[in-house]
Amino acid sequence: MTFSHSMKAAALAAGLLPLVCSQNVVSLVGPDWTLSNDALNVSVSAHLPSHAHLDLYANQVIGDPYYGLNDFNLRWVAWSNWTYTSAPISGLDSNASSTWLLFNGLDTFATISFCGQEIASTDNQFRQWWFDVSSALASCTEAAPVLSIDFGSAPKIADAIAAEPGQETWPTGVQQVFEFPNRWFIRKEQSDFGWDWGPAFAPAGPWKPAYVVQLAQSEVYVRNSIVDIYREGQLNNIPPDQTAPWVVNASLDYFGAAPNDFTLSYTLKDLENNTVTSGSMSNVNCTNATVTGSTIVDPSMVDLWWPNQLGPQTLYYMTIDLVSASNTTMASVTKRLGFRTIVLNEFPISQAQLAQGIAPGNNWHFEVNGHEFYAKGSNFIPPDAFWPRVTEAKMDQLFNSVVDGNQNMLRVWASGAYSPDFLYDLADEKGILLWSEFEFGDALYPVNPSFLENVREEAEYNVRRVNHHPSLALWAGGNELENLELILVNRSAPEGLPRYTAEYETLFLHTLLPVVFGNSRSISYTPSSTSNGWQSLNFSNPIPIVERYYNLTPGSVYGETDFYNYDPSVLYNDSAFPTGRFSNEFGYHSMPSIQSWRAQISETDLHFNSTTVVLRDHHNPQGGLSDSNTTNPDIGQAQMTEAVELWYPIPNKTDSQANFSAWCHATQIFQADLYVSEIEFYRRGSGLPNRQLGSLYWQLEDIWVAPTWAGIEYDGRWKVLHYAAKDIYEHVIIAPYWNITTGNLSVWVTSDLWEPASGTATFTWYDWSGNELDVGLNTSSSVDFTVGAINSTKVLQTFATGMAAGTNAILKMDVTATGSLPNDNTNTTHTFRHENWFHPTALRDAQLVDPGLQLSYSNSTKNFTVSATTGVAAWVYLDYDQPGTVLNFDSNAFWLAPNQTREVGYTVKTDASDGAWVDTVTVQSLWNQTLST
Ligand code: BMA
Repeated sequence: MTFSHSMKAAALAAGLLPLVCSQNVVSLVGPDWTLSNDALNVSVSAHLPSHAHLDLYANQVIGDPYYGLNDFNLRWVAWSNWTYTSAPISGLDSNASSTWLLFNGLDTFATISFCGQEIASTDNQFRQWWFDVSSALASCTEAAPVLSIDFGSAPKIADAIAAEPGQETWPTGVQQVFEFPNRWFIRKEQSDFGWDWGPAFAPAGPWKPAYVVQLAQSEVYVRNSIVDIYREGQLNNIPPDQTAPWVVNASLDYFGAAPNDFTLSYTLKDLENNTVTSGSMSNVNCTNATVTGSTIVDPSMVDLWWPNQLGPQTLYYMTIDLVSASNTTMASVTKRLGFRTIVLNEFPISQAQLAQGIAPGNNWHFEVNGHEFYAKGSNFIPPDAFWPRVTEAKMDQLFNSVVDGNQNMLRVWASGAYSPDFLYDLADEKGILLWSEFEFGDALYPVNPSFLENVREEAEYNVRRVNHHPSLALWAGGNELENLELILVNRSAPEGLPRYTAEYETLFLHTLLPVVFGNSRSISYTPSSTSNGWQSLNFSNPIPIVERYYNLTPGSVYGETDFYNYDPSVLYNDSAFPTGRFSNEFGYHSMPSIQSWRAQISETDLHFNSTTVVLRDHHNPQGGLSDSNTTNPDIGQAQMTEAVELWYPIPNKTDSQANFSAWCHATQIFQADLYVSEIEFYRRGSGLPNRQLGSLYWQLEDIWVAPTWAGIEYDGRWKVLHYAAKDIYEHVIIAPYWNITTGNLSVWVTSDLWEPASGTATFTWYDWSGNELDVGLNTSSSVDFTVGAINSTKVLQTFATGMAAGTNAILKMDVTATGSLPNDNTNTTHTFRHENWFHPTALRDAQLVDPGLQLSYSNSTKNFTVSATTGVAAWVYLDYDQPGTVLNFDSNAFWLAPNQTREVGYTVKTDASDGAWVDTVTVQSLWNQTLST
């Protein structure tokens, strides 16, 4: 049969399984499965890992779940039960002392039978499950037993739990429902029941690898493990002594016979396989489920790991062997890890900080290896509705786009799934900090003992599984709990606030916090994103954190901000943006490109308000957090339309698909424009009293093709936003701040370098034809400046009161600065350049002229050259149209002054065209938007 030993060898080689002498591990990964539903008369070949939708699609029982309106048409799949049945499992050893089934994940409600005998039932997608099936195997009359897994319908079971007598309820409007209700009763990816950016498939299936493990007497199998690396004396959430030795604490979770009389030995190697240090661990302890030990590593022996742009991503391999008294290795685990500290600092603003001009209140920022840094990034959502088809190659491409976009942190949002190990591995290699969250969001949750115990097990497994990754930056309890859910309670049933706050604390402070602090000294915890941070932190209390909630002192600044405003007049209105220490979410939705739409909807649906497009926009009353009080079913489309109409030339092309494409693009320009002005505002705050140290926009990428907040489309194509964010996340930027009412115009240079940088800012006023203007503002055309480390400085201050709408003047701002990169041991001086444009008139009313854009491609340099010849070109955009090909240009969505030329390189992610895509590249600017062709 079936699950071959070569699979086992491959899994071993890939480091997926612990290498142990005589264990018999039979992988159940592969194609030898059947998916069936007797009532529906369906029986098709299937895979493990998988989801029922994927196997039904592969067998053409259903069409592509992502096509057209299949999100709605395939509801019956979610309402049905599905059975996965293995082929007879050969290769089992009848002399084994014990036989186990090990599942790294079952989604979600499964009843497991082995050789016809019911073994167990499961009820949590996020837990690992293992069962002793020795007696079932002993009494099995089949030569090769069969494993079958019955999956119940998650939406049905959630409804049944909700209907149980005495079940918990919440005040009206608190529980955010998207498509299927009652997600908060079950431990399954919350966005599987729908979200404002995604479909609702509620898939079922064995979504992670599974194994049969056979052990001889006195053997053990390590099913999970944790390595925690911290500075001696370190406690969670407290900046540690950076000169202290490293403590390496390791713990192996096993099943099998409890070992006695053993040692734990370790070897630390660099990536070139040189041994750095090795020895036996001390403080060894053994329970019937875990073996623990620790050692000290001299800091001089290892190099630090740093995030992207802040230093090298140095990694090591650590092997931990469980060795018996007779010197046999009973179990061995190898983990790739790094040495760094990462702390979320929420301490009160110190006297020294006050003396620097920082406003009182509390800090809320990250420190890596003892250094403050500016966190630049976005929010990561599930990259697919079906995790089993998320490949490492696709995530590698996505994370390359994160690095190319000058980002160093992603918030792995709280209502998807805990990230697979390969995602953390990629983040470790590329230096992307992953602010990780437990899977709770936009709802309150039950707190009955069995629910809490289920959650505790889920958290233990995942905290221990990923702790060794240097990219792991934080554990947060959930999404929008303190700043939304408790506020909604207060609004709708204020008398219930004490009760629901107590329940919130039961789950997020009394259940999850002890899992983080009990397993790890290296990772900080916060119960909610977003929050005003802690009010006190005291490790002599059983629960060290007391949350601040809304105990705020006027004039003080606390915590994170989360900001959405769907009135498009918010663009350029800096006074609308929140002033906090860190921004973890903000955004506005836009349409994907026509190229992406074509992959998932029919040609006849390619209209801005076609039924299919409107029904795939889930930012509406059924599926929109911010609009739940409205009744307009097309709210999302209307908001995007209003934004374009308010600010830009309105697309009006004769060809209907060209017009659709222009509209899609125009919504992306508004989105990018808004995010840039917010990022400029937040980054400038690094030099203002609020000492703002991070901006993570909503959201990095798409789960499918639909109008959403994403900057990267489902196939990896960059929207205008990702290019614009890349530009505004450069180390040194120049940006305007204008108050249309007072006329106050200032220009600031902001730097996130770790040393001061010096340079020159230049200002040139033009009209749209490209003539230089004297606008009578009496300002210098250039100014020298020094900007401090992670700071901002004003380089121009004037009053442009005469510049009301209709002014034809536009300002080009250039900055050139020299400075050094963080942790650059070569002492090289780098030159940083950035340019930006300010227009006091809405581009809708600007007297645009044809800029005479020219585009050429050089086969030798592999660069495109773009130039403007007859006027100023706004939002110059290179585009390509080659199905199956995904690439990004090095820069895009920029402005050009007349006679300015820009060379643009590119990175090809996937090329299905053998280079022919080059001939499809076009260039346009805002000028083209109004042209009929
Ligand atoms: C916030 C997020 C998500 C949501 C997004 C857009 O509420 O936390 O839940 O998708 O805004 O509405």
